[in-house]
Amino acid sequence: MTPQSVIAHVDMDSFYASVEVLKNPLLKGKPVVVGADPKDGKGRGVVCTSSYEARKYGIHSAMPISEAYSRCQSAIYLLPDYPSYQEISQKIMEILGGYTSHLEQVSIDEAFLDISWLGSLSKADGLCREIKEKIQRNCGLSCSIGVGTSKVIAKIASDSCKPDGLLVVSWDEQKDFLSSLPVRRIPGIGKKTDEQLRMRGILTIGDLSTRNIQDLIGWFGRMGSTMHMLARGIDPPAPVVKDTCRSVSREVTFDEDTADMGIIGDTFSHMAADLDTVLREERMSFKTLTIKFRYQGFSTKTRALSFSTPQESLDAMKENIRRLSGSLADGRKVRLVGMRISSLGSNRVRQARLSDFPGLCTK
Ligand code: TTP
Ligand code: MG
Repeated sequence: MTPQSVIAHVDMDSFYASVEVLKNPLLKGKPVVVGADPKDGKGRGVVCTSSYEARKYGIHSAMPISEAYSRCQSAIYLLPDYPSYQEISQKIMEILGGYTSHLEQVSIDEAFLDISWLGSLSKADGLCREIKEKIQRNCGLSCSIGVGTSKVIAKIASDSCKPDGLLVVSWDEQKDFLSSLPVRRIPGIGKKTDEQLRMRGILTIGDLSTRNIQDLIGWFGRMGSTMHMLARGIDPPAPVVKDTCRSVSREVTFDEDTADMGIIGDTFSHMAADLDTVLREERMSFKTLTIKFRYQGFSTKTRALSFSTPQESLDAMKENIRRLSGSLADGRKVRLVGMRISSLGSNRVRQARLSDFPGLCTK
C-alpha cells in the first residue's frame, strides 16, 4: 500500500428505515423499526434496522423483534419492502459509479470507491461533499462517507461519523485515529474474537497493532496476521478465494413451529422469487445455494449445493430446493427456514473490484 491510495467508503444511514420514511414522509422524526411483525410483543424474528430515533431506545439490527417492542411499543413497525430497497440501492450505485471505475459494492447500502485519481487525500473532502449532495438530491437519502489510505480505515471512518457525516483520515492522523478505538471496530472482529483478545489484555486497536505478530499467529492462525495488518490500517493482500463471504440471504420465522412440508415448500418458493428479483436487479450470479432449517429448541442445520458455473436464477432450482429441504426434514417441527446464495459474481462490466478483506465480511 502506498500513501497515495485514496479510498472512500460510502454507507447509507439507517438504510431500510430511511427508505420507508421516503415512501411515507409522515414517519420523519419518528422511531421506525423495519423487521418482523412484533404482534403485540409475541412476534418472532428480528429487527432488520431502525431509524436513529428508535436507536435511542436501544433498538438495533438483529435484536429479537419482541425485545424491540418491549423497549418501544409506540415505534412504527414495518415489514421489509425489498424491491424498493433494491431499486434505490441501484440508483445509489449508479451515482457512485460515476466517480470511479473502481467501485466495489459490498452490500445493499455500502460501497468502496477507489478515488486515488484525485492524487491526494486532501482533495477528498470536496469530492465526497459533492457525492453526498448528489445522493441527497437524487435519492432523498443521507449517507456517511469515510476516507483513508485503505479500505479498513475508510470503513472505520464512515462508521465513526454516522449519521450524515464525512470523515477524511489523513496519512499523518491514521495511527492516532485507530489507536484508542476498541478492537471490535475492525470489520470482521466479532463478539467471540473480541472476548479472546480481551482475555489477553488486548482491548484497543492500538493494543492489537503493537502486539507481537507471532503471538497473534499462535493464538489465531492466519487470521492473527490479518488482524495485525488491519489494526495498522493496512488492507491484507488480495484474497486467495474471492467472493466467498459475499452472499444474499432471506429468512422466515414461522408464527408457529411447523413440520408441514407444504407450508415450508411455499415459504422457500417465496424466498426464491425474492432472491431472483435481487439477482435480476443487481445483475448478479451465484455458485452456491444453501438451505437452512432451525428446529424447535434452536438447533440449526444447513445443506448446500455448489455449481461449477455461475447461475443467474433460482427459477430452475425448484427440484434442488425441494431435495435439499427434504433432506433436512426429519419430522421435527421447524421454527425458521432460510435460503442463501453465495459465491456471487457481478454481471456488471464496469464494476472492477477492489480486493475483499480475506475472510472478513462487512455485513
Ligand atoms: P447497515 O448499513 O449495517 O445498517 P443501516 O444502514 O440500517 O444503519 P447505519 O446507519 O448504521 O449504516 O445495513 C444496511 C441494511 O441492511 C439495513 O438498513 C437493513 C439490512 N440489515 C439487515 O437486514 N440485518 C442486519 O443484521 C443488518 C446489520 C442490516
Ligand atoms: Mg448503512
